[in-house]
Amino acid sequence: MDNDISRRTFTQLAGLGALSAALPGVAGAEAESDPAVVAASGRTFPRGFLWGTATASYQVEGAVTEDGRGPSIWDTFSHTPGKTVNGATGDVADDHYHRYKQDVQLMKALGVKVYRFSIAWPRVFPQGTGSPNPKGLDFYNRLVDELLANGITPFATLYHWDLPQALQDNGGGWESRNTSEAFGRYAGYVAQHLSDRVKHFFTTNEFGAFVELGYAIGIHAPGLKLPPARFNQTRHNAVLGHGLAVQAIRANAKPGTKVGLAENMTICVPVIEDEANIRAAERATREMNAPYMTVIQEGKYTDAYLERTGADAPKFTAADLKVISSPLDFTGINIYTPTWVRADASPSGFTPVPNPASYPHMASSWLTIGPEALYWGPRNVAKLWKVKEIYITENGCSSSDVPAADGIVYDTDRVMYLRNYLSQLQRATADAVPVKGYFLWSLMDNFEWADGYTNRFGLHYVDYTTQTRTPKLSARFYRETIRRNAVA
Ligand code: GBH
Repeated sequence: MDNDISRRTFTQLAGLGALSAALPGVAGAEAESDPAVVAASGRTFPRGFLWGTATASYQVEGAVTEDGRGPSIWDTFSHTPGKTVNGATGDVADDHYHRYKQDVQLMKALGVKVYRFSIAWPRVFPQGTGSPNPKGLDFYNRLVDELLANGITPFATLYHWDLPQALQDNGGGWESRNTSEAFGRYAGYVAQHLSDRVKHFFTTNEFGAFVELGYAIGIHAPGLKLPPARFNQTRHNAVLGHGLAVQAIRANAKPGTKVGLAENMTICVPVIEDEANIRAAERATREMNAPYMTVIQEGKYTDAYLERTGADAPKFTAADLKVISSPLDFTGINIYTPTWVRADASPSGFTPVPNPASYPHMASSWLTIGPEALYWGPRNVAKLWKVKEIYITENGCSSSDVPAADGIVYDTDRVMYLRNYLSQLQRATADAVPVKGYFLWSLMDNFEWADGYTNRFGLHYVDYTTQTRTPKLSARFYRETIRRNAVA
């Protein structure tokens, strides 16, 4: 009845011709048998677009003392009272270390072509440096083999925040250049042993998170609040570590191995899409990412960054800058929220616009909604730095997921979020922005860092008492999107 009424209303509004053209696009079976219908929807992705999902070692693996793994700064931090919600730790997490075969089957059912996971440095080098632990690397050998046997291409991240505790204890972790150098050695070792099967490596995940939150704000491991000069040096050591890893991978990997990084840049979006604001957002992209992405892409710190930090600016050499800006094969961007930017008459030519109090967000209060971030993020990266290969290495959202009586989580808000963001990503590919793939965060609910297990980001609901994984409505949405290669 309700449907009849709304159909009738729609007919009146749109005219009968529009209605009959629109209806087949809604019916999955007909869309499948008639490619013209999907094309007519205007939301198709380029042929061969790489659909994927992502996770990270400490957030899913558990098994923190198994097979010779050394402690990481996140073990220490999460076991320190008061640091995570409800004292949550990654001791068990999703028990992925033991259940990875089952988890690969979840990916297969989604139809993903690629999977982004991270390697736990303290499994491979329990002390961060020195002797490797072959049993630790073996887990990733098994995982990679299982993925390939199921037709899924592995993309490996070398550092998603689980720094070996020994490196923190000796020299202060990323505060020391020794850590940058140890990271290079670890990256070279992994590349040497996995690059016969893993052809894509990301060095680090999100300087903008682990350096800022870990060493300045103190809400992530190792929980420090360094004064500005030491903190800016830590930023520098982190990007230097990235560059050393790029070089070590090139030196040790099989031919054809590609290297990039996954960075949660500040995504500057013009408040209005006119010439002046679009230029302002481009300028803002360079300046607001000066300590990380900009120095990596350009091989220099911007003048404004050096002026802003003044006497607290990092100490560096020209040789450092050369290492930091070692050429990359691709750039990965993690995109969740926009930073709205407008043009102004200041020397910088831009001003970030704070969100009004009423601004909508997902379950995590920081996760403000702005689908256009998935258009302007990659577009500005391609334009500013002539990047030819871009991946969206993370995008997704938290929702206050509660299973319904039938056991399914009907996460309509996550579906809404994804549909809107993916529509903007499709717009980017239609405008020839070279985005080659998309990794949805996350395959399943997992340890959300300081938020513990309270904020769920998964396509699969995890019951942490039984470790049961159940696909949410959003998993069905994503499977359908992948099947059509178009926004479903
Ligand atoms: C990514 O970070 C991470 O790569 C991933 O591990 C994580 O699970 C996922 O996103 C979802 O969060 O506590 O208010 O100060 C995204 C960037 C940086 C967003 C830290 C949350 C903390 C905000 N994150 N930030 S707050």
